[in-house]
This record gives sequence, structure tokens and C-alpha cells, in this order.
Amino acid sequence: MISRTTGTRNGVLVLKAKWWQTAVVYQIYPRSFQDSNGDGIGDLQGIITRLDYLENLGISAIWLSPVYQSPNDDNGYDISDYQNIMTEFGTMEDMDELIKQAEKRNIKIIMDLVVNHTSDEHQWFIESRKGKDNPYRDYYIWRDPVNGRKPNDLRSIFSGSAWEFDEESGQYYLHLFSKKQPDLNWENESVRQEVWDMMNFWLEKGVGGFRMDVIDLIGKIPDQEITGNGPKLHEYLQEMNEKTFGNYDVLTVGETWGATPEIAKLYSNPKRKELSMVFQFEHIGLDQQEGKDKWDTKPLSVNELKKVLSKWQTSLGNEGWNSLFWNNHDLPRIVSRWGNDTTYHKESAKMFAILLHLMKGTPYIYQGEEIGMTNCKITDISEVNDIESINMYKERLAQGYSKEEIIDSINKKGRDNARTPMQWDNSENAGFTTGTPWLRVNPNYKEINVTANLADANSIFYCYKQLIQLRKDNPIIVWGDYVLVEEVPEQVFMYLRKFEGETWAVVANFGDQAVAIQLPEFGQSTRILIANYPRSSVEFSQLELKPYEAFAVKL
Ligand code: TEU
Ligand code: CA
Repeated sequence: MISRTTGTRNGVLVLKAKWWQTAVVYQIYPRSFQDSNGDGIGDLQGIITRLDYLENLGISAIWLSPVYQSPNDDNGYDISDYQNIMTEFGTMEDMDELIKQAEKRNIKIIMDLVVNHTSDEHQWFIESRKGKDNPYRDYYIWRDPVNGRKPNDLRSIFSGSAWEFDEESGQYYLHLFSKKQPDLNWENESVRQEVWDMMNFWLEKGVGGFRMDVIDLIGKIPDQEITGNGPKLHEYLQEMNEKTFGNYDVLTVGETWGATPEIAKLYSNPKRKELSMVFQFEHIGLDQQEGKDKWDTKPLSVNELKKVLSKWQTSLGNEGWNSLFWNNHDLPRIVSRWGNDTTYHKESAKMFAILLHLMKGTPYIYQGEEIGMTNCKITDISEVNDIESINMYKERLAQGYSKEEIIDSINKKGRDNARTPMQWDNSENAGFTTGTPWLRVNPNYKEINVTANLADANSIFYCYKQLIQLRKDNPIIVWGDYVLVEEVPEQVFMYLRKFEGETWAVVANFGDQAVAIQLPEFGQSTRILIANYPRSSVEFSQLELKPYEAFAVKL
């Protein structure tokens, strides 16, 4: 059972929480975080120089996007050697140093585990490709043509068919992502054993856990066009747990685009011995047109957001654990997406922080979110690095979409929005590099940067820092029950947390207009815990919220 209670002593509860239940995790996209040698690419030594900054913020763990050897077709999510470090990022000595230096600051390193696929330049695939009789052939998913064509209609998430023809052997291999990311065949026992060995190599180094890339795809049955949530998925995860991290005190989080609360319990019910938690994406899809792609957007309905997030808050109970996030390296910046990154930049960035960080679950901060970094607009496809956007551009152009429409959707949803270099200060290239950055720096770095945030007691950074401290000091945030308050206007998201006789109210205005709420039953309070406007009291019978105003108050 997930509980902080393991028993009682003299009528007093004895508490035992998992460290990751009280933690806040910070995601680093190494390529864009900090360059240390002027080649324009972030690296491990760069991260090491910024650990003091992260310690100051107060986080407990870093989710490190892939740092393994890779030809970078998908920026490290195409791994050619799991037990070596990408040349541009440094060496294994640097990695060991990072783990040690982080540990000194009580920060754990969570590795990104990308095992649905490898790079086509991985030794296993190089062998596999050599022919039908090669011992590694079955490490990947090869199929004969059907009627002289591809085996079926499975599509790659990066556009086009998921099948690539190999002239030499006359067979197709499966790639649910790019052609350079062939899918591993998880049905093959040797594949699983290789993965367990590799995971144990990292566990022995002392890493704090794994973030598991598209883990819901490993149980696929390509011949039936089943990709997500295949029948053997949970069997594999139980085997993984048993053979690798089961005896370590680590955080494991699965990336699961197709998870419902019921599915999330399969992954994260401690009794089932699979993962600590999953990333669910139901709220992330709310601005997407039904049945269409992520590029086909519609405005967010705040009521829908309330419904979805509240469902996740209340449905896992003791049979699972939530992760809480707005951003990652695949998603547009939240302040630009659903907030207001001009007039109410600071207010709306803090509103999203307060709303999310006082919920139940483990919060994740994506680099730059804590200083309010924004999306970065482009006007031409030549400015794009991301393979997903580039492939989509070509495909939609061929389908007759106009260049303008496609660029507009890339500006709204493209992954490069999150990947522009971290903005450290107002010097050239935002202090990210002394060379030429691999991806352009957002021109707003002169105003939005770490140095400016640290110098302003009222900054977005200090709001995040305060939220992290509040979580450390108040078990109600970690363990309290969640109740949505429904009797408020649509643009207001209000909920209560309740724990051992104490009640907190969290109120957030999603609109760029002021709004009034009347909830006399909540009385009044001067016990403000955090707020994004100056506020010394709350009178619920007659409460006027300013644009994007958010606060938490003890009732
Ligand atoms: O993401 C999975 C994934 O499906 C994303 O590509 C996402 O769906 C897309 O951006 C939204 O349409 C993981 C990684 O987070 C991503 O960076 C990788 O490109 C992908 O897997 C392949 O490894
Ligand atoms: Ca570098």
C-alpha cells in the first residue's frame, strides 16, 4: 500500500514514505542546458557547474534526458551505445563526477531509459541488418512484404509508414519513430536480458532511477497493429523490476501516452511491483482536435482541465501515485501555451506553478520553466532542428497544407520551443555558450534569465523555490485528500487539500480578466501560504481575483 503509515507506536503513527513521494524532480535536456567548452552544445561538465543553482532551487532529483552515445537523429533518443557517453557531452568520468557531485547536494540522477528502440547505428542493429541468419536478426522486428508491399498500415509517430524496406534481405523492419530508430523485439529473451544487464550497470553506478521512454509500446504486436498497452507489457515490467531495480530504493517513471487511471494503477500499484509512477498525458491533449494530430489545435477548455486533473487526483488512491507536470522536452512552454507570455508573463507563469505544485503527486519542473521561459517563434522551416517537425512539414506540404499553416502549428506545438538554450544571463547567447549555439537562443533572454530572476525577490524562480520548500515543510501537500470546488466560474480552478483536520484552499484564475467569486461558507483567512499578487487576507464571501491571480490559503 502506498501510505506514509506503516504502523503505530504509543498511538503515534510511524511514518515511512518513499523519498520520491516527497521529492520535486527537475528535468535537464543536456544539449541545451550549459555548454562548458564553447562548441555550442551543452555537456556534463556544464551541468556540474550549475548544480549549486539547482540545490538553491531545492530539487531532490534530476531527470537527465539521454546522454548515451548517439548519432543524434532524435537528439539522443536514438542510442547507439547504452554504456558510453555521447562524445559531445563528455566521458564516463564526467558522468561519474556528475553523480558524485549531485549526491553531495542530496540530488539523485534519474537516467532516461530508451529501450523501445535503439539507433540503427547500435551494434545490435548493425548485426541484425546483415541478414536473416545473423544471431541478432531477431533482436528487431523484421517482416516479409505482403503482396509486394509493406506488411501493414502502421504509421511512424514521426510521419510516414512505420516499415522501412531493406533491399538486401528483402524484408521490412519496424520503426515507430524515425527510420534511424528501429524497434527492439521485446519478445526475444536475449533482448530483455541485455536490457536488464545494462540497467544493472547504471544502478551499480548509483543512479537514482529511470524515466522510461515510451514504455507503453514495448508489448506491441505489430502484426495486429497493436502498439500501446500490448498484452505482455506488464509481464515485462514485472520481470524488469525483479531483475533490476526491485532491490534498490529508486524512482521509476514510465512515459505512457495512453494511460487512463485504471491503466496507471497497473503500472504503479506497489503490490504489482512495477513502477513508482507514470506520466499520463490526458491534460496535455486537451487543446487537440478530437481524432486529429497534435498539430491540429483548439482552445483549452478550463472546465475540461479541471475535470481531467481532478479525476487523476482522486482516482489513484492508495493504488498508485501521480506525477505532476506541464512541460517537458517534447511540449510547448506552458506559459505560452495556456498562459499569457506578454502582459501577464510573471503572473501566469506563477499561476501554473502554484496550481500544480500544491496537488498530490511528484512534481516535475522542466529546465527554464522556473524562470518562465517561453516558446520561440520561427518563420521558416530552415530554423527547425527537430525531426518530428521537419517530417511533418514535408508530409503536410505534400498533402496540400500551406506553408503558413504548418509553420503556425510548429510555433504552437513544435518541440524546439522547449529546446532552445537555457537562459542564464543577459550576456551573448544567454550565458549558455561562448560559441555558436546548436539551436538559436530565444531573443527574449535579455529580460528572461536566471540572473534577473535571482536578483528579484518577487521572481518566478522564488515562487518555485517557495513551493518546493512548502512541500518539504507540509505533509498536507504530499498526503492530503484533494477536493475540487465546483461552485466557481469556469475560468477559476479551485481545490482543497485536507489532512489531519487541516484544510488548505488553492485558487487560480485562468483568465486575463478579473473575476469575482462568492463562497461565504469558506469564511475569511489571513493565513496566506503563497500568492502571485500582494495579498494579506482572503474574504471568500466576496473575493475578487485579478488576471491570472493564484494563491493558497489555510482555512
Ligand atoms: O516521446 C514519445 C513521443 O511519442 C513523442 O515523440 C511525442 O509523442 C511527440 O512529441 C508528441 O507528438 C519520447 C521522447 O520523450 C521523445 O523525445 C522521443 O523523440 C521519442 O520518445 C522517441 O524516443
Ligand atoms: Ca560543449
